[in-house]
Amino acid sequence: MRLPEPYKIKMVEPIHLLPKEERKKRLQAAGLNVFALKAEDVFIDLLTDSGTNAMSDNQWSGMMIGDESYAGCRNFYHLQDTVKDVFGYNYVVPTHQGRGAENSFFSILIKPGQYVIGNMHFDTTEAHIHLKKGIPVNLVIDDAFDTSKYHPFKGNVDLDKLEHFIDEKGAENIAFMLITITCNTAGGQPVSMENIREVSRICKEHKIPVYIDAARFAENAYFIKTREEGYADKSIAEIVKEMFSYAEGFTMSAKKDALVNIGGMIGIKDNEELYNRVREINISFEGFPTYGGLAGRDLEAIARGLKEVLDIDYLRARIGQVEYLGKMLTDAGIPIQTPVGGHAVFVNAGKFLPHIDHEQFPGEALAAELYLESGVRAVEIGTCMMGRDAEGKNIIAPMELMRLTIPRRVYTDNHMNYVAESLINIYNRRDNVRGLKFAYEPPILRHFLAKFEWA
Ligand code: P71
Repeated sequence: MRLPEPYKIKMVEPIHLLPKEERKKRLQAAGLNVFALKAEDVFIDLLTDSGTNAMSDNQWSGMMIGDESYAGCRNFYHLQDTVKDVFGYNYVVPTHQGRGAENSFFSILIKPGQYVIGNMHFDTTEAHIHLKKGIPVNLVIDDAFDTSKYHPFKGNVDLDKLEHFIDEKGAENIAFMLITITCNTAGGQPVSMENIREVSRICKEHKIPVYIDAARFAENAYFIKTREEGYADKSIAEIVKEMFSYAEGFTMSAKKDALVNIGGMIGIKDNEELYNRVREINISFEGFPTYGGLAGRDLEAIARGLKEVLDIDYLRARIGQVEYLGKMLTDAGIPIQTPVGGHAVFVNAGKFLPHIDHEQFPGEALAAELYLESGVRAVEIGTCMMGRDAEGKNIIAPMELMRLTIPRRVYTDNHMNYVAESLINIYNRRDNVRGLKFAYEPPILRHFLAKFEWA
């Protein structure tokens, strides 16, 4: 039997479903791009799990003891102790969010022309690698791209690809390895402990430092506990410690598994010199190293969230809810990335709408249709998001996905039922869903500000 959530709700925020005619008007005004909708016009918002979490009473009460001193506030020291306790790392530098951590850390680590290898970098990560004149390289296993195939750890680094890449390019041309756990771009897919250990061993042989993009570290640990041999009897806390023991540091967007609405950090295991350089660079962009762009109260909420997220009952309910939504969709025959990831169900919009060409953006078309049908907001992860290559051609995404991203502790199973029913309704009349074309195409990061027309 599936156990219910290990919490009850004591504050609610009303949400409203606009009438269909009204939704049609608002979507038209938004240029058929759900990013341009007002949040108030959305009924159930599955755009992202980033910063959309509900905090606990414990975290809210922590906000009341925020120490807002410029330097050395007590909440920083609480965060430092927590990072030591949870990850086994000596040093932490707070940042305003994940990309702030990427900016500060990468500007120290990357020399122009160097490769930054990983399973699959997230888009802001890739952007910051480019900004430092580095070259991002994705070495995820090929199974990640076959949405219908079961693999327990689709976020794994392909070890053959890794060894070949190092041999071919030379270790001296590789700035570092970044393992993203869970791997968002592959569909919130986990990385196994064995894979982290092996990647670390190979990289160590070649003196390539290993870092972790830790945004969804606890969700990754849950998959290791439930899917990897030898970990069923280990606690999430033990698994997290072991995962991070194989790396030298991490960047983290705290807006995911720290269960808060804003924040990020850089963690460093024991390299004091590196820590000092990060502290120095961080001052120019993020702020003095004991606050890093955050209020003392935010640091306190993060410190408390990092502990709360290790609760196995919480993780079981959280990932159980994503699985629940995924199962309703697969039962109806809707193609999704299987198994479902930790934070989202990734619908294979390319297979859902086979009559719509890549260059008419099946993921965007399905997201627009879903809003019209139900007031639910999803997000495209596909060819529109990929942009154009140097010759101006659309970069065709390996998978045309539409992500239904589940905020933590925010929606109930009834919300999930409604989302599934709405998508199934569209599936039953999928032949008459139309593709999109640009009415306005921004030069970069076009998916955020693009305007479309029906093709
Ligand atoms: C997500 C996001 C947030 C987002 C970013 C860009 C467009 C739309 C939504 C952010 C991540 C992430 C990983 C693995 C670093 C960041 C950046 N994800 N690494 O999935 O998933 O963190 O947003 O705090 O700057 O919706 P940041």
